[in-house]
Amino acid sequence: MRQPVKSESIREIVEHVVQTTPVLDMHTHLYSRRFGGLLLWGIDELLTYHYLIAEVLRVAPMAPDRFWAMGQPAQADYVWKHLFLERSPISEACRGALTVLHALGLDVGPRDLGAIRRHFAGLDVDAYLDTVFELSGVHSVVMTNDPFDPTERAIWLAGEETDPRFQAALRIDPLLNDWAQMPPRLREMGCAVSGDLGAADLAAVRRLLDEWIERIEPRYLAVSLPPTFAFPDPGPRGRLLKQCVLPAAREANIPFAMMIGVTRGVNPGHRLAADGVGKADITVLHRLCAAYPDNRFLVTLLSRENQHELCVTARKFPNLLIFGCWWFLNNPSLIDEMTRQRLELLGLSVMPQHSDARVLDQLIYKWRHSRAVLARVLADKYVDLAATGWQPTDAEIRRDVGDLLGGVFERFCGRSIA
Ligand code: RAT
Ligand code: ZN
Repeated sequence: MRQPVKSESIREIVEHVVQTTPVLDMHTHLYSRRFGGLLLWGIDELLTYHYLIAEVLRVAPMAPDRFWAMGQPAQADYVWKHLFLERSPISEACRGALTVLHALGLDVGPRDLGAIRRHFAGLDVDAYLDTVFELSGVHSVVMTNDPFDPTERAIWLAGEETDPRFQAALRIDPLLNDWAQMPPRLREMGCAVSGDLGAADLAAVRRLLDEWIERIEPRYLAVSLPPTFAFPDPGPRGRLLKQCVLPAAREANIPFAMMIGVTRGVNPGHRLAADGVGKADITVLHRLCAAYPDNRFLVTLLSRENQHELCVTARKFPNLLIFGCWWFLNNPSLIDEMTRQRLELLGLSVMPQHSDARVLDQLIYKWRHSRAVLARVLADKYVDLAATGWQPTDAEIRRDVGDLLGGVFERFCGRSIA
């Protein structure tokens, strides 16, 4: 008879395995070195993260135009003063910046922003990239690549990605969310559309997508969508989806990622910090998954209220993979709740988290914080199993954690796991 494993030792093993298993971060806004200034890093970027800007403009309101006119160092000073010095930095985004500094070996006790800045000023970016990947235990990240952005486009046209830690994702928000503005932008890219979205326009857009898929070899096509997203839809979004995006993803054999539930520009003056949340219509996913069984859909929903029905939907459709606790859900209490719910309803067929990091250094805190929650939730599940006599072995735990931190995504995408 096998010796029963004590629940404390299960917890220790799970904690160790979750902490040490390398992560594939399947959605970030990070860029490799060759993207120059698009790669954000360092203390002033950390302090001016848009999650913190939304928080500072609550406690120290200032006309947004004045705030933006200050320039980044002054904005960072403002955030430090109001969110870190004049009240304790207990929000998740504030705590995150401190987790980063602590992990880098900086003493945050003296609350000395000048000393922290001096530390960052002495860093070499290439070496720092290695440090951040190592400290966060991330082996690769998927970027968010926008060919409609002229700065980014020029970099892709100049050559392909050579840093294997950075994989591409083809993001097509402007195309699906703002067709009225697209014709001149598409023509600038050599895509001859009239704007009427007739057969010729649709064929031209399809060619453009194929061309960019070939150029950047994305892991998936992606879009963020409002809570009002509907399908079928006789408007431009529905036609482009049906005629261009879904066939392009299908033929390239890559998933289509839908991030649904963001209402852009609820308070436009706040710029990147301006967006809100709304509950999506889950029946849209029923229809899409059923009508397009040969497409694979990666889905994350922004509203907490959508999470249970999303799990139930994923039980019905193997071509739907749920991923991440997105944006306003990326907080320990909600990650805990959502991860438990997902594991209970879907077992190990989910990707519980992505970082959404916009600043390189954030990989450290986003993954430290998420790993802590994942380890706790998973350990509870193994302890429950052990109570039935089903003792998880070390190898089984390692296998499962490897799946949750990347393997499930790789299999869903149809690629073999490195
Ligand atoms: O989480 C964020 O940083 C948001 O601003 C968005 O970028 C969101 O994650 C998105 O991909 O649209
Ligand atoms: Zn994002």
